[in-house]
Amino acid sequence: MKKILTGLQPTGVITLGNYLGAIKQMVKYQNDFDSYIFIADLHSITVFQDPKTLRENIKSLVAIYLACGIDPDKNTIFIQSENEYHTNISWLLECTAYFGEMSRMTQFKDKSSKNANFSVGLFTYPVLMASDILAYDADLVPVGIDQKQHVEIARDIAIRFNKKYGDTFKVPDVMINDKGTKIMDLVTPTKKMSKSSENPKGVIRLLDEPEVIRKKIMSATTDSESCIKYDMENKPGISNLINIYSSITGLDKEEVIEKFKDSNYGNFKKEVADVVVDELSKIQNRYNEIINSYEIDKILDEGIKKTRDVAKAKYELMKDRMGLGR
Ligand code: AQP
Repeated sequence: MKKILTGLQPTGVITLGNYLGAIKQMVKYQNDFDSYIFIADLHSITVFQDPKTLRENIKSLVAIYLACGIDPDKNTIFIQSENEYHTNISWLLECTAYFGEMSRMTQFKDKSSKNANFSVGLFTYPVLMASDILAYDADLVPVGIDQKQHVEIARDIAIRFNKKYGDTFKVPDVMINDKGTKIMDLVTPTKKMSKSSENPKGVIRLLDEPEVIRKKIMSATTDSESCIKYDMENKPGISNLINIYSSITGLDKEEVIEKFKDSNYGNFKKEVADVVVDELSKIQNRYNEIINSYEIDKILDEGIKKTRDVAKAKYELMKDRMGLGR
C-alpha cells in the first residue's frame, strides 16, 4: 500500500486554507493509503511561539484532525517533536542540501522579509520537512500548492543523497488537491490565507463562530464589476470565493460560474457563507465532543510508538551509508 504523509504547524487555529489544501485530501484518501499525519510543532518554532499557547494549539490541532474526519484507525497520528529521529535525520540531510537552493524558497523569502532577526531554523525549515517525508519513504505528500516547492526540494535532496551514498530514500511525489487551489486572504485576495496573518478579518478559522464566518465572507474584498467570473489576476476576490465554493461542494469552477451567472455579489457571498458555515459547523460540533477526551493521548502514544521505530531505522541506515560512528 502506498504511503501518504502530511503535517500542519500548530501556529494558531487552522484556517479554511489549511483544511481545503491539506486535511480534506487526507480524509479523502485515508482508505486507499497507509496514511501518516503529524503535528509539525518543530516547524512552528522557526518563528517565536508563546510556550503555553503552543501547547494548547498542539492538542487543539489533534482534535481538529479528528473532527475533520481523520480516522485514527486509518491514520498514524503523532507529534513531530516526540520523535527525535526527525531532527537527527535533518542534520544529516542539511549536510547534503545547498545554501543556494534553500535561499530560493519563497516561504523563506516571505517570512524572513517580515523580520530582520529571523531564525536559522526558518532558513533550514525545508530540510526538516524533507526529513519528515523521507524518514517514512512517503510516496505522496498532500499539501496545498504553496508548499509544492518544499516537496520538490525534498525530492532533490533524496535524489542527491541516493546518488552520493546509495539507494536510501524513496523519491516522493507532491499531491495537490484536485482543484490545485490556493485559498486567498478575504481582505487582501492577492495574498494566501494564513494562520499567522495580521488581519483576522481576512482569515476564516475552523473554530470561528458561524456569525463571524458569515460576516467575514460578506465583507470579503471584491471588485467594482458585478459579474461572477474567474480571473485571478483582475478579479482575485471573486475568484477566491469561486475557489472556496468549488472546493467545498466539489463542483468545478465552471459549474459554480454557471450556477451563479445571474446572481449579484451579495447573493453569491451569502451562498458561499452558507456552504462554509454548514461544513465548519459539523467539524465544530465534533471538535467540542473530542477536545477533552482521553482518547487523544492514547492515539498520540500509539502514533509515536509506531513512527519512532521507522524513523530510527532510517537514521541508522543513513549513518551507515555515510560512514558515521563505529
Ligand atoms: N491558503 C492556503 N490554501 C491552500 N492550502 C494551504 N495551506 C496553507 N495555507 C493554504 C496548506 O496547509 C498545510 C499547512 O501547512 P503548515 O501549517 O505547515 O504551514 P503553512 O503552509 O505555512 O500554513 P499557514 O496557514 O500559512 O501557516 P503559517 O501562518 O504559520 O505560516 C500545507 O499543506 C499547506 O500547503
